[in-house]
Amino acid sequence: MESSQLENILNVKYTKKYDGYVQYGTAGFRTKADVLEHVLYRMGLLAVLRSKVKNAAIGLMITASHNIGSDNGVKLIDPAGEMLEAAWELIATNLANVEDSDLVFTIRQIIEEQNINMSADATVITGRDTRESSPVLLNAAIAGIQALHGIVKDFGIVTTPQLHYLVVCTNTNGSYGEPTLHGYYTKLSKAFKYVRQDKINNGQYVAELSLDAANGVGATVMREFYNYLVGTIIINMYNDGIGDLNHMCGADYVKVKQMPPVSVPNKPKVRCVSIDGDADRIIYFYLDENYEFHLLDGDRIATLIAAYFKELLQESRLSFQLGLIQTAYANGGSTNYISNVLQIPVVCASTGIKHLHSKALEFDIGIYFEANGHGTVLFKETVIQIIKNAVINPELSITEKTAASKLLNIIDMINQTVGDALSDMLLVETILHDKGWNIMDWEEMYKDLPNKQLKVIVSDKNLITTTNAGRQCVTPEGLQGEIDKVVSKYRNGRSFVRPSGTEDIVRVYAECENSTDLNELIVNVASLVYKRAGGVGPEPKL
Ligand code: G16
Repeated sequence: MESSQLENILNVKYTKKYDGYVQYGTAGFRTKADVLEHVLYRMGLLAVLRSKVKNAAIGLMITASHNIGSDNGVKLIDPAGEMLEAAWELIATNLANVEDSDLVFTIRQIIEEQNINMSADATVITGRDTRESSPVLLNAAIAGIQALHGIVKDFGIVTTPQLHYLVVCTNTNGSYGEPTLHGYYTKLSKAFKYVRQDKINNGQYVAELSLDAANGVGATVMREFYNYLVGTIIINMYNDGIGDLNHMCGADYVKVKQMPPVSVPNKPKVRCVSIDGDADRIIYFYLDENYEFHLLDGDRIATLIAAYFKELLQESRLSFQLGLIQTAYANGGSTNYISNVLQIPVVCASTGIKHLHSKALEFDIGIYFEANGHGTVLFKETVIQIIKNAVINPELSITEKTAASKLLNIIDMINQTVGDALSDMLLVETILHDKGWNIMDWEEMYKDLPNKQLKVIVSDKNLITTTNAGRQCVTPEGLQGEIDKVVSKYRNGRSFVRPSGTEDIVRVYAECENSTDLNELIVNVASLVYKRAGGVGPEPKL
């Protein structure tokens, strides 16, 4: 198609019917589902242009992940499975907001500025979660893709990480894995079974867990995946699709509220897992003998993985540079443990997978996790090759080779394309199984500082701007100074505020040594935000 023949992209069905401003945020566009149709159509157009620029397949995922069921969203996935490049997020925001009368002009402008060869092929790989609004939005996206003559490869209902996997497999001609869902299940389950096979005594480990699937796509996918895991682990699934999506369940609910989800039986000492609405986040939890709730979040998962990898590297006598990437939400207890006990370098990145992923790429083995349970591990190609050589090196001892071979299989179990709740669950289960640990043993690695999160509704969340990986507030002027003053009153106190990129709220985080002080600390900070940034509704109170 020539750029001069663009008039037919004007589609009366997908004209702009919403006047509000929409923004490509932390994880794409995310808002009320009923205002998104034109945005999806336009993202279909944009995905084709991106595919032509990159000369590779692009992913388009329809989901609003942890948000309530009436929200929806869309994110574009770049060829190597990464989130859309930042410069194109701005292009996407502009395209989503222009008036219909400027649509052709804007598309032509993108073609010219990006020097796009319109006769090049374009492929867009699409997928969606289980939200009621997703099929209609998918149709809009497909209409956009086809208007610019792109090829659509639709995989229907998939988790976000599965779509990232499919994009990477397609673009690597299958060298990362077979570009099908069967390929995904087979690759992960085969590696999982291999690492578990020889262990006879599993100590305190029990191969059975409870899974809270947030009533989302994770339930649909887990039913299929379970067929590939038969004989390895018993997974008792709850919140498996009947109730409302993410309502009083799912990883975000459990992490933020620090309480168990509905429907999962209250049985002490049972290892429980919560995933979120598109199965890219995971957290563990359990109830102790007094029915007290214990959370093992993304920080705990990251430290478990880091400590295990350190051991495997020592056993195999391989030496690589390990690094761990967290965000400001990481508990101070975990950061101290990683730097002082594990002695692994820690980097703090801004919230949002794209920031963590790019920092993790700087290490030989980069482990990244947000405290909310979104994360994975990245291995440099050269590292994988060295491990492969070690496995077949006749000069290495049995112990060294066994450790290297475990590492190699673990690499296959990990979805390196993005944080993946199901792959992460297999990895945690592998480590606990290998160490013979129950969930209490795992929790004993270090102590968390008491911590809490609150959401404050304000008239315009963008009045709050931050710097230093979201840890310091720049505007409203003076707010940071006031927060610092409050925090200074509490031993080991830390608190920060930032506008959410996925919800219309400001997030407030606080931690301090004494749990009885925590509520006072966070409410005081939340109340400063309320007063200085135009709080809406009731003021946060003790
Ligand atoms: C998304 C992002 C995560 C981020 C979370 C919350 O998760 O992928 O990286 O931590 O939103 O972001 P914010 O604090 O900006 O609202 P998900 O699981 O909702 O896609």
